[in-house]
Amino acid sequence: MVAIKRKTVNRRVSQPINSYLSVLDRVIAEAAAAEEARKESDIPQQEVTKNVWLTKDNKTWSLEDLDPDTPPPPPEKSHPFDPSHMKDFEDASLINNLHEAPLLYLLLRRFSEHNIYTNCSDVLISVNPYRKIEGMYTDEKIKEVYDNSTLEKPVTLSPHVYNIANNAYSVMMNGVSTRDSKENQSVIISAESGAGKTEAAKQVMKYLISASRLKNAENASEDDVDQIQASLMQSNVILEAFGNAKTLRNDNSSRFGKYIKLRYDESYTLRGAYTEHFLLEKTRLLQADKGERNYHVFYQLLAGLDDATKESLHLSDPADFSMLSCGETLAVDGIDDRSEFELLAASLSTIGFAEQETSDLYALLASLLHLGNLTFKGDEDGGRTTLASNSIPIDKLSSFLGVGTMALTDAVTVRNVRSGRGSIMSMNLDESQSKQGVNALIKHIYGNLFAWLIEKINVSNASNAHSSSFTSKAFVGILDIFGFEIMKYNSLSQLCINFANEKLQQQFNQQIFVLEKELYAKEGIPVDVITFRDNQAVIDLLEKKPAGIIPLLEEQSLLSRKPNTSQLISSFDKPHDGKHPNYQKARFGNDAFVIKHFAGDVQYSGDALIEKNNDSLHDDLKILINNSTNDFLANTSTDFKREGKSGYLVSVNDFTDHDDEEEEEDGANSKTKLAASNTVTSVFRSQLSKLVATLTSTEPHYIKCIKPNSSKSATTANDELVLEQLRYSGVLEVVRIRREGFPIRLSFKEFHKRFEILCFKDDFPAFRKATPADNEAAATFICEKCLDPNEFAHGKTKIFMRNGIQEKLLSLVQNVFKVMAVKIQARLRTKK
Ligand code: AD9
Ligand code: MG
Repeated sequence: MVAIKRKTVNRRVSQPINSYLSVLDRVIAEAAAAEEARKESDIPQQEVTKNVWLTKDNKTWSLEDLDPDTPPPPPEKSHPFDPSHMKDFEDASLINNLHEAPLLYLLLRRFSEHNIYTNCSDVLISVNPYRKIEGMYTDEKIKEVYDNSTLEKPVTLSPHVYNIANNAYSVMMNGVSTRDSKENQSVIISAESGAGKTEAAKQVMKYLISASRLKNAENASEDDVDQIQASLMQSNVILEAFGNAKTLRNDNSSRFGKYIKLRYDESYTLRGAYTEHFLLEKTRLLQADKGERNYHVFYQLLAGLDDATKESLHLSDPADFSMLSCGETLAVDGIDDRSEFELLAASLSTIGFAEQETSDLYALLASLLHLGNLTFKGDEDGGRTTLASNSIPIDKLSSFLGVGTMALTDAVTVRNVRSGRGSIMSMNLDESQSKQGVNALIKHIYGNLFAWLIEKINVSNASNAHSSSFTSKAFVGILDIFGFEIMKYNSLSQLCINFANEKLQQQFNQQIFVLEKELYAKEGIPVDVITFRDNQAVIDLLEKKPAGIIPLLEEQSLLSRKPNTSQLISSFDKPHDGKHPNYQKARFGNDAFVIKHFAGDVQYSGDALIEKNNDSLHDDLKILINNSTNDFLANTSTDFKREGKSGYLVSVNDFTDHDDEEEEEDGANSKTKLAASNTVTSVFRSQLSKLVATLTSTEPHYIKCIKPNSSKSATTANDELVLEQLRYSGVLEVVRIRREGFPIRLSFKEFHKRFEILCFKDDFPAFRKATPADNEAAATFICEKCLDPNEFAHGKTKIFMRNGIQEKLLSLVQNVFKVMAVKIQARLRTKK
């Protein structure tokens, strides 16, 4: 620190020196304050002396002392260290020379102090605390955030999920945004399983409901909002019962993606909600990994139904049903299935289920469990396969399903095949084909049931909105969707999930990039200064016809009567191996392939990919349920129409090419019969493009959740796991884009004020007297004098600087002052 005797100096020195000194005084005071702040912060002194971040074992970041005797680390393992890396920032993008090491260090340090939220520029990062944090989600906190937003000059609040929700609400109402804002908003929450997406979505919803109520309090009655709140909570209970399950990674894992639109009227009062859902995991119905369960609702049913009803439905313990016991986990610590059942029953009633409807629903769920217990015995001589075991008399099961006993047994053991000329032939199914048919039936009924329930909820949530007077003015959509997945075994689910994440990442890049681009355009800065890692190539590899992986899979799913994995994989290899940068042949075997995703390389197994993608029922089973007298079952099957003289039912999507005389005699003959829209991927693709279109039409607000460890612990953090998620989340991409661009922006006035000393000459009046034109001239002069042309950009109202450049200027300022101080002291000495 430069020591100066101020009083003596002020009296004796000439005018220019006085001016220097007043500036000097200010800088000295600022430096002293900064020093004070540094002392107060808990940065251990020895940490600051370390000058490099090292990677250990290629993955784990750690800060290590550099021993002067050891050779310096290889450049690829060392990363610039900056003392600011040790400070606690609420916005990580303010860290100098930000890269993944200090970001990781910051998040984990804050996590250990129960600060789970950190901003990273306009993205909120949330680290799952795995514990309730006192005072985190209170009504007071909501009010604080809401009240602050109504101030003329809101202050910057500490990062919180409510701030994000409030931004969405405020931008919707006021159109105040960083760019030309759209009225509809989206809060996009994505992360890996168990990271806290659904909890975050609930908090966003809670805030938005409360904000509407707080706003409403000034205007109208609160009844509507209260009603919607109750309805949303009840809907959530139903959605979680039917769509959530215990997995190894999360005891309450959502096995579907959802986008909930909260809809507002002209006065921005919440009036209704609409839920869209994606990719319910239907394979879980039939098979859960060890330690996992089927959907909660089945266990709730068995725990909560009274004995008489259970008896009438032939229900017993979960252990008696193969669908429930396959994961060898019947109960979950901390989940009380019986009380959850009571909540479910109450919610169904609130949503508008009549008593009979609820009983039918329970009977249908029971039927699925009984269907799951059916086993078959094939006939060695090629005769009819027969039932080997059942947990309910088959006539009883048929009556629950509203179908004839013969019709049911026929549909699962025989297949009627229509030839190209329209004649029908019967074909006996073998043991495994019969089981497959039943399994497909279970998945089909449950999938339709789930979709139907969501529609029912939507109707209920719309009618709560006093529909006669309500026109939806705008909405805030909340997207709670599965994050990128790399498992040991990756199959169709991972392919769909990772494809969705590529699309969302592209959307994210576009938004972040566009935001930057628009700001630069507004300031007249050439836009080619920023680039981003475009993932269009991998998206094309996955979806572009004709040679994209998904179109090829769909083609094979439709063509193959006998799916052949190696044929499928060679159809991928042929156009892409060695030709597409994002495709790679599997290192071993010919039943897998590797996609290089933005978040990492994933090896997908081709095994049963085609079967998994063929989600549709064969026609006999379709006809069976469409002829059901169980209204409930018939209502949940919507993809049929009656056709022709015979009244034969066909799928709306089916069509028969009668001109092709040579068609195989098989209902699935199927080069043309099954429409591509029946496959899992095709349905998902169309849902996804609809979602992306919706997201593009809205103003996005991002929440990236992070799972600190895999043991659901509130106190431990696994660096490697967190770092991996940071990479997948695209947060580092935001940082990189910000870094490649000009993240530090100072108005000409502010720039002049901060760096005045660097242009101290007669041409520029002192900052206090400067006009806007002087400020700009001074800023321009300083930049041109002190910086390389690629270190800054000159906008219309601001100077834009690259990361770390402000520090370069500050150190120049310090040097100037040091030199000046020495000169002044020397001059004073000579004058004495
Ligand atoms: V999955 O993809 O649906 O399997 P999510 O949705 O990301 O997953 P979820 O929100 O269900 O994870 O969170 C998992 C668990 O972490 C919750 O059941 C809570 O026990 C815990 N959690 C998550 N967020 C918070 C929080 N903000 N505060 C306290 C939390 N606990
Ligand atoms: Mg979830």
